[in-house]
Amino acid sequence: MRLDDWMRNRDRVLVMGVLNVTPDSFFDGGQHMTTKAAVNHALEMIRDGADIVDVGGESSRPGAAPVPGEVELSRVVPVITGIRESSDVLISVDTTKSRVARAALAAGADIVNDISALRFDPEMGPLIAEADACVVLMHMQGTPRTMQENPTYSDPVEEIKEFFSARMEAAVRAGIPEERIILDPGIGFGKRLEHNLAILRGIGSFLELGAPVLIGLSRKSFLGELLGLPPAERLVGTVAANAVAVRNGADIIRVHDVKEGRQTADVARRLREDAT
Ligand code: 9MG
Repeated sequence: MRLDDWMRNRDRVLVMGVLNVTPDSFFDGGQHMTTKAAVNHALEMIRDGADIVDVGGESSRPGAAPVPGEVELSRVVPVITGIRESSDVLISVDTTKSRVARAALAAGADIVNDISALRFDPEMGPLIAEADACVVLMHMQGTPRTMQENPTYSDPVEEIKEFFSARMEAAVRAGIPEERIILDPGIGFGKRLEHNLAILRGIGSFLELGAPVLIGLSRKSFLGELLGLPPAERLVGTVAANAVAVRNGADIIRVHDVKEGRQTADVARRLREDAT
């Protein structure tokens, strides 16, 4: 699938499979630490229906320790190279560092998934523009280390929408065309349960800005709060919440469980079409 065509038509909901190459990531930390295991997992996700594989070498879970660029790079680049050797699937690199993004794009990545929305590294925007890549601009209140300490909003949907407008302007100033921007309200990144629920109800408001909306809620802690279950038992909750997110307008869902995510996306998208 060509990303440019999809960005114009958005004729299906994309499934982004999570590939963490970190020893300490949320939910699947350490499972895919060798290059071979990570590439094999990516190929399995592709067989299960992933449109995008999101490769990350630094955990963003609350309180996670920062990783030096050199280490992050040495984790993600061989995996991206390995996936590219056997697939033309879309690849995103989950990083806030331009140094890592540059090497990942050179190895064949198509998208930079920047949870800082270009705020942590001033070279990130110009780099993405120069490479003609797409960018995910994600909202986060605070930093991964501090974000869950005391998240506060008077109107989360309005405030996140204002953040998106400002970050889209910054991206365009850096040379990234609007047609290459994806927005993500950052479920769980500096948000309490009620903020996450308001965001999922308010996806339509973000769509008014014209860009596709990505939602990443797979097995996250708000589901644990609702269900009283650990991450390993949150698959049903994930499917239910993703179905509602797609019904409410999400264009891309980011998931650990691709087979289930694919079915959720296709059924909920069809229900959305029939309702409009
Ligand atoms: C890296 N990462 C973890 N959670 C995420 C989410 O919800 N969205 C995006 N874009 N990246 C995420």
